[in-house]
Amino acid sequence: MKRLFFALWPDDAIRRQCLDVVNKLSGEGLRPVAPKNLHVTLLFLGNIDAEQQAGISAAADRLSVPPVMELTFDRLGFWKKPAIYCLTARRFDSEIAVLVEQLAAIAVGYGVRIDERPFKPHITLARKAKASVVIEFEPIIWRADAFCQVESCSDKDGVVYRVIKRWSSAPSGLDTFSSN
Ligand code: 3AM
Repeated sequence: MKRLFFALWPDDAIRRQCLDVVNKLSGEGLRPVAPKNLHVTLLFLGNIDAEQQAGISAAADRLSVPPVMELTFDRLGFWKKPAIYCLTARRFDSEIAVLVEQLAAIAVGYGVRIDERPFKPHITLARKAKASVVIEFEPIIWRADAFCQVESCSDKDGVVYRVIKRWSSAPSGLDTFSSN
């Protein structure tokens, strides 16, 4: 079994802009997300067996990836229940919500129980947040042209996310990093 999710994965420029916001955050016990782990979750799958993974990936191969999926992250959220600070996007291309719906339909078809809450694009910046804060930052405009399947692994330093497959709108179509 692997713990998997679909996500948008940042390039270095977006990661740097997110880090600039992370560096403005502080608070007792606050745990900033490791820079290499920053992402937008599209759909959390949870623990998936090899057969489900193969079926879901093959079905995702047949989706068309929009050439540009733009999101404007312009607000810092404090989400009390998960105790996180996250960047939220009030504006995002409707194609992203369509993609999330398509991925959810595929996952359900393979027996995955998905989160029924409406999709709210966010980038978790820090965990163990205790109170809302007001900070100033330049909106981050993220133009994604691909989505990824990511494995959540634990090591001695905590959670590590590993991109295992990437679906791109580029003419070459999908690029597989590794299949294990
Ligand atoms: O994008 P973020 O960091 O908010 O919180 C987990 C993380 O989200 C979320 O999936 C992302 C990668 O781990 N997650 C973990 N367990 C979940 C669950 N049971 C979950 N999302 C929904 N349901």
